[in-house]
Amino acid sequence: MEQFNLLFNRKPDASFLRMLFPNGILPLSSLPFGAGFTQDLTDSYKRYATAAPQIEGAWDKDGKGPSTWDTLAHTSGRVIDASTADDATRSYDLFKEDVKLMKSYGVNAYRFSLSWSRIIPLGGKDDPVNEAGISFYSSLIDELIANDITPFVTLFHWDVPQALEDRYKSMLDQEKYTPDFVRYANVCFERFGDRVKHWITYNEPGVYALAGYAGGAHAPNRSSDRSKYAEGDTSKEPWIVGHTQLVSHAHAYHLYKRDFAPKQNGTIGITLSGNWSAPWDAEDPKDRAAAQRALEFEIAWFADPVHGSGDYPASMRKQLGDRLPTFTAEEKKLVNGSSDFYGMNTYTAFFVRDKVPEGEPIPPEDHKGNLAWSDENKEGVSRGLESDTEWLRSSPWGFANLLRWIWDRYHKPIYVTENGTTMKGEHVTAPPSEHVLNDTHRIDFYRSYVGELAKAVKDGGIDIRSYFGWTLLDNWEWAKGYTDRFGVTWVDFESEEKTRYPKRSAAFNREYFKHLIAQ
Ligand code: PNW
Repeated sequence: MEQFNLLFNRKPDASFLRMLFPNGILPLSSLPFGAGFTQDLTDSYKRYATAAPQIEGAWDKDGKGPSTWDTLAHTSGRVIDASTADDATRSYDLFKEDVKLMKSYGVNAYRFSLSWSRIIPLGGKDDPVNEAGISFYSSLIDELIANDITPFVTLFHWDVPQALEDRYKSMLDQEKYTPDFVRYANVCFERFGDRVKHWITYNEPGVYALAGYAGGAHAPNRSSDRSKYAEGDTSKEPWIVGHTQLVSHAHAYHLYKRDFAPKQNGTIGITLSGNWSAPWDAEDPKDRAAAQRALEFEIAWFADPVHGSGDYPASMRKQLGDRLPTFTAEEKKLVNGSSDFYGMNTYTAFFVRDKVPEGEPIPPEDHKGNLAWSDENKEGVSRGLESDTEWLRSSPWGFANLLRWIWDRYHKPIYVTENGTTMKGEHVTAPPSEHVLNDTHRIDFYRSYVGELAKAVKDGGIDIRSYFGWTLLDNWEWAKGYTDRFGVTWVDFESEEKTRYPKRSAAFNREYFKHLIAQ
């Protein structure tokens, strides 16, 4: 743990402060942070998020049932580096070390997800509960609380019990799936709700539906693309799977509000993914309409039913027709208003315009709203600095616009539940040098995004209650395996102990937030 001492057991020196404030040391009065930011974020700002399948490992230990992601990882050709998450960062074994690390990062809250098939190995409403799974999460929760770290718990971060996929194709069968999900939620509220006061039902239902059922690269690997996938229908299934998530989310929400909130006093909501989309040519009304449509297909797909009009956006109905499910009157009532907050995962921004010209037919497999993307707009302005991930560039300007768009459209308190980046040059063999651990691209990312967040609160009057960086540790990035490193901690995946090396961004964030709060 030498790196650890190097970075953390020393007072901020001049060079560190220069890194914090490149335009002059401690220009605190010039920083855009006011009373609102201090009050709203004092208790809830310093945190990281993770997901069970990406960090836990122990994929078949102590009674855990396989999930659809375990199946994917054990199918050849599905993960780009042919890796599995069998061990991942071994956080199942090393959770106490993770908590210690977070403590040293000045973290006061931690967002993590529960593995459904660790708690109910076969997943279904009549299937037995695995007490070893309950006791693992119970110990993690206790350890966090003992260290003054508030747990934020996500019930579903993409890992469906494989048994439910085998029984009835999971979310494709809304009627069978919903009671199974609701019973799982009930078990979690019952067993952890005395200590967990912040619940998130689903993480990014949109990415889940599109990556797993349209593109097909994610579990359960369904798509119309027969060259790669045996089953699926890109034109229909993503919309069904989206609908199932909305309705089952709403049932879990109301169950919590009715049976648990009165005595447990917690909050519950859903987290949606969404990036900013700007017109390629800001002067062209067609491009402006394309950008609005992009936001509606990506975000309002879920946010309008939950936080807004109570129905899918008109632009989606127009393109998708009756391939997009309709809400029954009862479902509409159930879904609309079913989130105490707006849970927001966001990373980047895009420039868009129409793909198929007006008047020509849009293929039924199109699931993004008929868009063509570019990295630069008509004037040649770039959407941002490149990361190590193709779709992701640093676009703090987009984050600022997106906060405004979401606030104006939905007027719900915003919890930023994920935001972060990869960077080039982190693929080295252990031990990483000081140079590699000095992750300036990531530091600049956090500096600029959190700066926009603070401006939105202070100048924009937007009610933002939290900020979670993605992510605590380099981890198993789904179908990208170990090739994408999003962590503020570098992990040696080759080592038995999955040795953790804090990157400089972890120290940066700790000090940065300390300064903001001191304001
Ligand atoms: C999120 N996009 O996924 C997930 O919640 C995390 O589990 C994941 O590790 C993280 O972001 C980084 O990828 C996303 O294309 C995947 O805009 C793709 C997008 C956004 C979020």
